[in-house]
Formats: sequence, structure tokens, C-alpha cells
Amino acid sequence: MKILYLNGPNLNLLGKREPNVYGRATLADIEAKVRKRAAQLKVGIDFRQSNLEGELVGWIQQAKGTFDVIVINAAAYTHTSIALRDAIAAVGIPTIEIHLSNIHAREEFRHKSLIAPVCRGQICGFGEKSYMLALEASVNVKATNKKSI
Ligand code: CA2
Repeated sequence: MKILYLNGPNLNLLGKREPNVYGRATLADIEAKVRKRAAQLKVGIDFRQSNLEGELVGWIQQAKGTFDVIVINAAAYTHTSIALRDAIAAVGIPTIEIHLSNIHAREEFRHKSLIAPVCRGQICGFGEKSYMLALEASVNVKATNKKSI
């Protein structure tokens, strides 16, 4: 099994700015923890970050045939990107939306996720643990019929 982790704009700043909001762990720290657990589960991981919407769209399109699940923290594009939503819908790979913060408990403009309707589920509000929870969800996602829940 192979999982593609995608990270959107500004997440390269994790651990370096605003630690009170997003914690002290860097994206590299989170990736290392995910890789360790993935190895235990015998799951392959690819972990990427981009500040460019089009690059994220390209990676989603190219995932077909290589990855079984996509885990995406689309960051601010969560709330704005019809392009990401269309790419997720078009590629047909089970996709799990994640966030460090609880987007529903923050400013109103963060409450709406444009990608949520085309994702299998959403994990938010658990800080860096959201990434680990998504790994556990990913290894179970294939067994879940999309229409059964
Ligand atoms: O909680 C999350 O994971 C978010 O996806 C983070 C996004 C935000 O726009 C979403 O509403 C929720 C922001 C990512 C920016 O990350 C930074 C990290 C350190 C310093 C500044 C920004």
C-alpha cells in the first residue's frame, strides 16, 4: 500500500512561525513520525509540500496508478480551491482531508471546506496527531465502501 501526503501553502513554515497556533513541530518532524509508524504498518509514504495550487493539482492527477490513498492538508486552499476539489473528484483515489487546527472552531471563513464533499472524511484539531490519525484511517479506508456510511 502507498499513501501520498500532500501539504499546501505555508506549511513549510511549521515550527518556525506562530508556534502558539500550529505547534513547535516542523513539517520534517511530522514526516519523520509518520514514516516511522508507516514502516511498522508496512505502508509506503510519499510526503510533499507546495505553495502552488497548480503543483498540488498536478500531484493529485499523477497519483493515479501509484497511490492507494491521498492524505491532504490543503491549508488555505481548503477554503478557496475548486481546482483541488475537481482534481480529487476526477482522480477517484480515496482522499482524507486533514488539518492541524480545528477549522470549525476558528474564524468563520475557515469553517467551509470546498474539498470536504469529495473526501472520504476529515480529521482536524489534533495538531500533528492529525497526520498519524490519517495514517490509521488510510490503512482501513480501502475496506470501507464509499456509500456504506
Ligand atoms: O489547521 C490547519 O492545518 C490549516 O490547514 C492550516 C492553514 C489554514 O489556512 C487552514 O485554515 C487550517 C494554514 C497553514 C499555514 O501554516 C503556518 C505555519 C506556521 C506559520 C504560519 C503559517
